[in-house]
Amino acid sequence: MTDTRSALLDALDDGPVDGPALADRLGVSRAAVWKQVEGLREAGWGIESTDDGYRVADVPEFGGAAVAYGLDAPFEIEFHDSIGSTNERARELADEGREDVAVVADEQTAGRGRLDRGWRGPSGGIYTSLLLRPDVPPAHSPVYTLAAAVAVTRAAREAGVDARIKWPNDVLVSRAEPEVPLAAGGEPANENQSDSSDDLLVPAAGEARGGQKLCGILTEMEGEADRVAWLIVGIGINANVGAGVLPDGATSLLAERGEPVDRRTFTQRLLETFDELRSDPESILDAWREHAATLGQRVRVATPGGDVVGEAVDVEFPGALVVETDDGERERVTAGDCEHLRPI
Ligand code: BT5
Repeated sequence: MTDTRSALLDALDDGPVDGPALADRLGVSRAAVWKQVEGLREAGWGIESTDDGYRVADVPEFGGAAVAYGLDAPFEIEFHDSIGSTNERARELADEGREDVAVVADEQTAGRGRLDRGWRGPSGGIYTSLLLRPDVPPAHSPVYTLAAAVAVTRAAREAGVDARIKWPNDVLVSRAEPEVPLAAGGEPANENQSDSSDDLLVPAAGEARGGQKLCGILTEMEGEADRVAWLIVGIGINANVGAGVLPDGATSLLAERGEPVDRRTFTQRLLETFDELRSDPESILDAWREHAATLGQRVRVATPGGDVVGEAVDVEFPGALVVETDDGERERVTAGDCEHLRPI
């Protein structure tokens, strides 16, 4: 977007402004203002000419200018219709010394998950990477993943989708499950349920083990000994994409709602909530606990040092999961893949 166009939209943010006043404010001719207005209309903006001047009547559903318009958070938006990976692009911007940029894309062709896994990114999604330079030690970086999960969950709930957070980096939508799993033919699988710990190791239903995956988060960081140099929080949300183009165990806002979501509003809420939370890191854990699917669950966390199995009882700053193991120990797990288990 040109600077003049973004200045024009800023000027119209507070209500109608007439052509001469706009020309004055932007330091361009009235003809140039008119040309910009036409350009916006061609790009899908509804710009009305009223007695009081030009007025924004309709904003496109997605796009850089659309997300920036009326955004109440200090992020610059860099939008791509299609890109390999927004995290890769954010790294380039980090190398250029930038900060507080949200790289946003409609489609990702080489999206990345954790541990060299991939992330499928069909058109219709919200793929964003936030480039931050928080003045914190590198050890604090996990709390930004938690903040992003809270921000996505709140935005999803506002859009009518009952999302919950699975530690550490997934946002899931749970499906109602029968209380007693049924064997073929509809009979209860086992009337005399055993509670031996082997039985308790059966993963909960749903490929994502705890629900269908709506969003994944990949946080990357470069730091010196005592301070983060840059932090990139990459967030992939299955927004207006059909479940058929997603991997097994995934869901989308479209599939859950039965109708598309307004991606502009969703992205704005996400950025605004994230910005609020990062300015008050102490508030992040309480907000996370409020939306957590993992707490109170029996879990198995695969960590580099081996599996930790037990009940997830709490999360501690900056993001460790506290697991009470069967021998009554409280283990703090800082990283790993987490499965929700349930008795059969
Ligand atoms: C994640 O990894 O969940 C982090 C995903 C982060 C993606 C965002 S998009 C914007 C930014 N730019 C990037 O390049 N990446 C970030 P992990 O926990 O490792 O989960 C990856 C696994 O999720 C894959 O191995 C698949 O099984 C599954 N998966 C892949 N695509 C998916 C999708 N669209 N929806 C749900 N699950 C998916």
